[in-house]
Amino acid sequence: MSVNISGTWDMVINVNFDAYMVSLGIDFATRKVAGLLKTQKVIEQDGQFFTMTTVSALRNYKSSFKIGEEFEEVTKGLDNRKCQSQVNWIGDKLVCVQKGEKRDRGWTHWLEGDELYLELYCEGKVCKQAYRRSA
Ligand code: ECB
Repeated sequence: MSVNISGTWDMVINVNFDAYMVSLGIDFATRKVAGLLKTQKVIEQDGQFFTMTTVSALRNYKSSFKIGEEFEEVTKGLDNRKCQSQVNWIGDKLVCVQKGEKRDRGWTHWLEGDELYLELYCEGKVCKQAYRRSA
């Protein structure tokens, strides 16, 4: 049995996002603007199939995948790299590994109470985010 994280979620906490962006090689000016964004996650979950859209005033990023199936992810509009990505449930955590040019890259989503958590990691840097259901 897996958890249902579908819905529209508003960012309420965003810690260490700048360091995560540095590890991805994002330039200073872009980081300063991106660091001010309060993003929304729109998650569609249909059994093993997911679509996640990260929505912001600057740009949106969309990713679709099936649990356990490697897919080519192009982080278009972010750091614009190609990754071989795979997402799995590990217990109640949804864990994505993004293999590619950057080592130790991926993210983890999980629920805790009414909040959706996200850790984004790359080359030893970890950004921690929390989201609440959109009103
Ligand atoms: C799309 C919202 C952020 C837009 C920031 C714009 C420019 C900054 C450029 C690069 C920043 C590097 C990464 C952005 C960080 C977070 C976006 C989350 C992307 C992601 O992997 O979400 C996963 C997990 O929720 C689902 O795709």
